Amino acid sequence: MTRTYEGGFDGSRLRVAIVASRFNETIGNGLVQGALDCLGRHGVAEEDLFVAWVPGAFELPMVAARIASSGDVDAVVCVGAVIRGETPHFDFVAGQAATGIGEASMRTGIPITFGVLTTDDAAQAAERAGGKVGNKGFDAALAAIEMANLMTSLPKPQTEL
Ligand code: INI
Repeated sequence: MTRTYEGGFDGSRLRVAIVASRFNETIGNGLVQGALDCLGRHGVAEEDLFVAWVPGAFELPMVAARIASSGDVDAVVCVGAVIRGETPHFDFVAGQAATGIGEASMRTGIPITFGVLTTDDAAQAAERAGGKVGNKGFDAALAAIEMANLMTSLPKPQTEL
């Protein structure tokens, strides 16, 4: 018989942290609100929610890894906006955020989801932070709930990861 593993969307027994980049703060606030909205709607209790702010998206992985490794949370949601503008800085910051968040998740074994917008301009970011294209913070929080539940239902690792 085939075994299928899927994470459900009940957050009522989960402790979840949001790590948010203050750079492009208005966008960051929209993403945090979207994530909180999602977590609340799916049953995560207010006392099981944590929010930490970092200066920019480059710093998200370090703080996400610290919180994930604390044993205090079942999942971490990273949110922020990296806006291309005119500078090659974009590629370094966006690249470090994506790679670092992935590595932090693999290293800690705790789901850390990627709610970081990478857009050409501020208008595109605003559209994805509660505007007409939705809210990437909400989506990343939903993925965090699903992953946290999936990880508890999967077989336990027998070898070093
Ligand atoms: N940080 C962001 O979160 N978004 C950006 O668009 C951005 N740009 O374009 O520079 C940005 N830079 C700051 C960076 O994340 C670090 O905080 C900074 O370099 C200090 O380490």
